[in-house]
Amino acid sequence: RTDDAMEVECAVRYRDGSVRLRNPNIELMDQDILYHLALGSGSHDLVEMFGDIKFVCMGGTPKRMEQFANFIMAEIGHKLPAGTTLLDISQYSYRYSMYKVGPVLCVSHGMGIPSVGILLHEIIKLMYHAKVKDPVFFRIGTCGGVGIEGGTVVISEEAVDEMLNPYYEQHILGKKVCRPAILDRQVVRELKALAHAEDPYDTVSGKTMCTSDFYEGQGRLDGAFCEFSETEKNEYLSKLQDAGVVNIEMECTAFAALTHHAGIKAGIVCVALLDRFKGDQVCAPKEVLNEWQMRPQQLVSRYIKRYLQRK
Ligand code: R2B
Ligand code: URA
Repeated sequence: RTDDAMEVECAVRYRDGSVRLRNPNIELMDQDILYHLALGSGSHDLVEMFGDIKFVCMGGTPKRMEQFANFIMAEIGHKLPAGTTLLDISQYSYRYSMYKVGPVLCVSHGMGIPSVGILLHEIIKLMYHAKVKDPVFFRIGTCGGVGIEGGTVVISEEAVDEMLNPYYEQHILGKKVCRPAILDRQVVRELKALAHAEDPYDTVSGKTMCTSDFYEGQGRLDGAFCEFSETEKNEYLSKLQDAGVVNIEMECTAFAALTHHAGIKAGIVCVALLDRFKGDQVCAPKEVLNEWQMRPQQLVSRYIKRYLQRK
């Protein structure tokens, strides 16, 4: 596994660590329009705008990523030029939002694999056009817990699909293509080491299951449709738990597989909004949810600060 991963990494990255695309077509194009980001290699100086990026942090909602941008700005002591405020760089895409705070790019990815997949194509191309070296990608998200309390932070060790396979299956030209959903072992190790014993909540790690639906696809009893019993739901969750699954969300396999395919190191940190053995509805009050959503941000911030201090 490790040798495989190394080999893939060497094949997809240039010697200096910059991101190489596994697509010969791009360099032959006059310009590359990153449509869903409202950016382009012809219309923007992408090296000037993004060349110093070291971390790309993604999360579901535009508001959370704006809030993360403000948080990380204070954490790393980054100052904006006098008289300016944070700007949503992708504002006019009306799809994703993107904020840049020094070496940290904060982007929203929407919900589910198709949304995060489109974004990853364009962000990976952005890294290539901007000649970014050795970026690390993080997903900072929310999830359902499998036998863990709401508020628990989960570091994903592995990403598996709904059939518990550790890959991301795509359909390309009418054929099934399976790409291994691999997260960087070292990033996982470092994230685990950054969880403090004095944090007033638990941080755990394990497998994360990715689904293409929030309701029936996650065994919920409270969707518009439900054709299984509560007993069947609990049996299913127990089966997941026996397989080492600690949480369920909707992006991890695509996120792990596409970053790995591009030779980019990646990690996923989510906070559980509830224990799915105890319910299906997200009932925690807004203020509690807001506080919980800060927790993955704090862990990723510790990682970023450690890296910047080491430099
Ligand atoms: C977690 O939360 C969202 C669904 O509510 C989805 O994007 C995910 O992975
Ligand atoms: N996100 C999910 O995908 N599932 C949950 O249960 C909570 C958040």
